Amino acid sequence: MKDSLLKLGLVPFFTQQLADIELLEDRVGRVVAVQRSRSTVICGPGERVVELSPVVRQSPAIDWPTVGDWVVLDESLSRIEEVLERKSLFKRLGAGASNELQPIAANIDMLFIVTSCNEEFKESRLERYLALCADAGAMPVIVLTKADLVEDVDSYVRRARGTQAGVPVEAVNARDPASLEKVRSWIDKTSTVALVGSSGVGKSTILNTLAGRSLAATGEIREDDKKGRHTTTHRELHILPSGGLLVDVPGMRELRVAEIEDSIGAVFEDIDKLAAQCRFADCKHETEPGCAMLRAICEGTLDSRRLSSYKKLLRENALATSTLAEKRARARGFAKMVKEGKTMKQKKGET
Ligand SMILES: Nc1nc2c(ncn2[C@@H]2O[C@H](COP(=O)(O)OP(=O)(O)OP(=O)(O)O)[C@@H](O)[C@H]2O)c(=O)[nH]1
Ligand SMILES: [Mg+2]
Ligand SMILES: [Zn+2]
Repeated sequence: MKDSLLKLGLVPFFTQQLADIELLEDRVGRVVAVQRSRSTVICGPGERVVELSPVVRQSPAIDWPTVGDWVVLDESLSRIEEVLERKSLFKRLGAGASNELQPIAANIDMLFIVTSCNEEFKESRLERYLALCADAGAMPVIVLTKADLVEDVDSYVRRARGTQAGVPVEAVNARDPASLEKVRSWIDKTSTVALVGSSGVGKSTILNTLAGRSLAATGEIREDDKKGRHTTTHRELHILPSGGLLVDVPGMRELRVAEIEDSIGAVFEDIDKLAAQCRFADCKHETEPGCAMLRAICEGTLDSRRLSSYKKLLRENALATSTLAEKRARARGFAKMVKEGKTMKQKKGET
């Protein structure tokens, strides 16, 4: 087997899906970047920019190749013929009107959820990322950057730890290699880690410092509101010289959720447990007597901010999930109508 594929994180889960092991010689590769319908794939013979085969093009958006996917190319190594089954998938509901689930990064083992010790830090954003991470089937690590710029790093660490029981939190100066050693220790030689978080938090800086050279451009943030300028514009998978793979994901303006109710429950396990103690099974945790959550807030063991964040995510998820279900039902209805139309025409002898 090609050494280069092993460095890209090839594991039996993917080779077992191949019809013929010989395909590994040249036709199997990993998607390292995507530009619209074109993908950059690294396979045995090297790097190729390829198109999608008609079959792949006709599949739903969520099944289109994304960064991190393992794919099989056609004989001329110019098209993706098949996307291998994914081990994990970080996805979101598309921004704007598209209202479709979009794949962001596939086959990732871990998610570094990056946030910085300044105005950008928001527990509710972390909770949203954590729920999407649970849904992806990846292990989360919260990386708190710009720890070198503040006095009270501990308070940020404490707040970050409060977003999910047991979640690891590393406070770092992303520009300093020594400070990033604890982050590096999370990365196995064959594991794939996606860096996610708002623009300007230091995702590309982490990548460059871990790689020991400048693989991605970085950009200053705005001084007034500490927001980034969307320096990274496309997702890209990079191989670290010390082993392991990092996907640099541009800061996303919108991170909408759908169909992740269980994953929200996993992040807010503490709240789910409390809910079981409310007097009424259908308690909305607003004004009801015997509400265990309201009691916990009064006693100071539950933060009212966390309860609001939980309710907000659940509400948003429920709405988006039903919109998606309606859209799919309409699409199915339309497909059925087209099919019935065709059958009628065939019966009448038309084509
Ligand atoms: N002092 C300090 N500066 C940092 C740290 N991490 C990042 N920066 C700076 O923050 C700015 C933004 O960093 P980037 O790495 O470009 O941020 P990004 O998350 O990749 O942003 P997008 O590509 O826009 O999504 C740069 O000027 C970095 O040098 C840190 O830990 N400490
Ligand atoms: Mg960047
Ligand atoms: Zn209640």
